[in-house]
Amino acid sequence: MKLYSFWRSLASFRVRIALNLKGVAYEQIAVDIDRRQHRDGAYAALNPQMALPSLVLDDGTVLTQSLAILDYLDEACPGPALLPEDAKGRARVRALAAMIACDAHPLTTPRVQRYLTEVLHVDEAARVAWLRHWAAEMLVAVEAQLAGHAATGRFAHGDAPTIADVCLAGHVIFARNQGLDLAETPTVQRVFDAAMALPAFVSAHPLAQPDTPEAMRRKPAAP
Ligand SMILES: N[C@@H](CCC(=O)N[C@@H](CS)C(=O)NCC(=O)O)C(=O)O
Repeated sequence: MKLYSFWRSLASFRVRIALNLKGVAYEQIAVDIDRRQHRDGAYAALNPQMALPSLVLDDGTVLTQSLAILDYLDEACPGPALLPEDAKGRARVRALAAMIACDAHPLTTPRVQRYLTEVLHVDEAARVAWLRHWAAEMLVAVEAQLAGHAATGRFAHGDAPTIADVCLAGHVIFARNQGLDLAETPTVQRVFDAAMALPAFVSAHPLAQPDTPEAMRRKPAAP
């Protein structure tokens, strides 16, 4: 499989984690969002949405949208399940994943930030306030879903990682990068720490990728 991804892309991070959890070997092909390579003709031909990631299967099938890719990997690949066995559990896990991947993340993508600054002429302080606002709001919303819920375990749902943890990990990294403190969301912090203790999450980390800029790179062992 070939994963078209960018080191800082949180949607790519999700897919890397899932591939690692499933033990699937993949080749990573870097598409530099900062240099707008995702808007080049070659990548647009692969994924007309011009968003990362895209996963190209060995038979040439192109999969896009991280949540759809996570579903595919869970259905098609052996290894630990990424969703609970029961329908209610699956609904809870999918809801947690959707909160982050469908509600919070789109507000912070480069295309949205570019529209804010280039079209609406939002200044730097307002751009940063925008990112922090949506990141913080989602931390609180996820905490409310996790804290005290009977199904919350070592991870977001039970004692094994699911797609909820896969999405949560990226959101926490993003929130911390915005300077947010997780003291007010201790369950999110605890679940994040449990996830980042797993090698599948550590080696998928944005700062441990082949295309991570050298100055930002860190040893994969340190979450
Ligand atoms: N909902 C999509 C999000 C895809 C997406 O927006 N990816 C970002 C990187 S995390 C991207 O490619 N952004 C390009 C842009 O905003 O121009 C998914 O989960 O795959």
